Amino acid sequence: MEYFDSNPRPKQLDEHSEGAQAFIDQHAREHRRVALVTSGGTTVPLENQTVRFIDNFSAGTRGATSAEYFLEAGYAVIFLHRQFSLLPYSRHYSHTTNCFLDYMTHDERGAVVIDAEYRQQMADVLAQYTKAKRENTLLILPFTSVNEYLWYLRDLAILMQPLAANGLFYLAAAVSDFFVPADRMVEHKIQSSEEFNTKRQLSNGDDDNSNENLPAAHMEGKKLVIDLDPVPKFLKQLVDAWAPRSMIISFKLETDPSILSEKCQSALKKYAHHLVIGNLLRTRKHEVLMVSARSGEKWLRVPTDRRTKSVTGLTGNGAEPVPAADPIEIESLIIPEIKTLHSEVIAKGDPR
Ligand code: 9Z3
Repeated sequence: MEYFDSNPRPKQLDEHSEGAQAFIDQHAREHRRVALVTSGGTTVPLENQTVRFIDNFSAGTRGATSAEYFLEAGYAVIFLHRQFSLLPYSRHYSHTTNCFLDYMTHDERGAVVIDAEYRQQMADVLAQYTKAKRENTLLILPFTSVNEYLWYLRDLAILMQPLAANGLFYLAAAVSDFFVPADRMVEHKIQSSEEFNTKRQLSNGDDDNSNENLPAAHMEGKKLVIDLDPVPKFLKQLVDAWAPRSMIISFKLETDPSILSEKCQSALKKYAHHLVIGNLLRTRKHEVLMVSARSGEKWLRVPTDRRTKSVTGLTGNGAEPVPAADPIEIESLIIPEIKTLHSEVIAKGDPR
């Protein structure tokens, strides 16, 4: 894929790939299924020395929650996430409206203890977290930009090839469709004042500013003009070249309910992978549409009285808060469905 010849390899990728290799080897030896879960939004930097970037709403709730249910289902998980987005287990405490200190109190002797209200729930989460650490079943890797995301995805997919059908890709990250290619990226902070915005040195050192190599983001008079390229169709590459023997699940996010099913069907047809999970921005926390060649379309829904309270979204765009005494997370319905489908794929051969 030409993309990787002209966009820079992330600095920490070699070191992280080494860790991933050891993790994958361990679980291959132990015949454990390994899920690569991607999570959170990707940024699109406008400058090489990045001051400004384009981002999206994703807080990484789907990915972090799903990772926990994959672990519970016996999978080892590589959690490729947007740095500082939600993480499995710590998500219960990190991005809530409470400050983490609100979970604690002093006992009668003045020692810091967990408040009685949270003690049982925290003990349960701690037990799962400790198990994952003891068994080394959770590997956490960060990305920030869409470029880093694509490089990590490719390298990890290639490392996972020996797992064959025991490897699974669960692509919940909200990946930007547009980006600034390295050869059209300016090196320095874009100057808003006309007095300073004449010099536009590209990150490759080129600064002749002729029309054909105009920086993707630049000032025209007082206006900032941003002209983005499409992100290459990496899912096609993943399915056909990087992970041809693994199970691949992609997500499709829409805001218009009337096109969700059609868009999922079209993705399934275009990429010929195993499963597309469709979701709508407003209802994504309590309903999803599962679309596969094998089983057709199926909605999974959390009953109204069991919906979770709205979990933090960066823009507050989540479902309306619906208090539930004993809430069900939709991922607790999604992952068992996937596990069953994955078992069929492993047992009966690839149904693509
Ligand atoms: C999703 O649809 C995820 O479910 C959400 C989760 C991003 C909505 P949150 O992080 O949200 O829990 O707040 N991911 C979208 C995946 C995506 O970008 N798909 C692309 C596409 O369909 C590439 S596979 O083209």
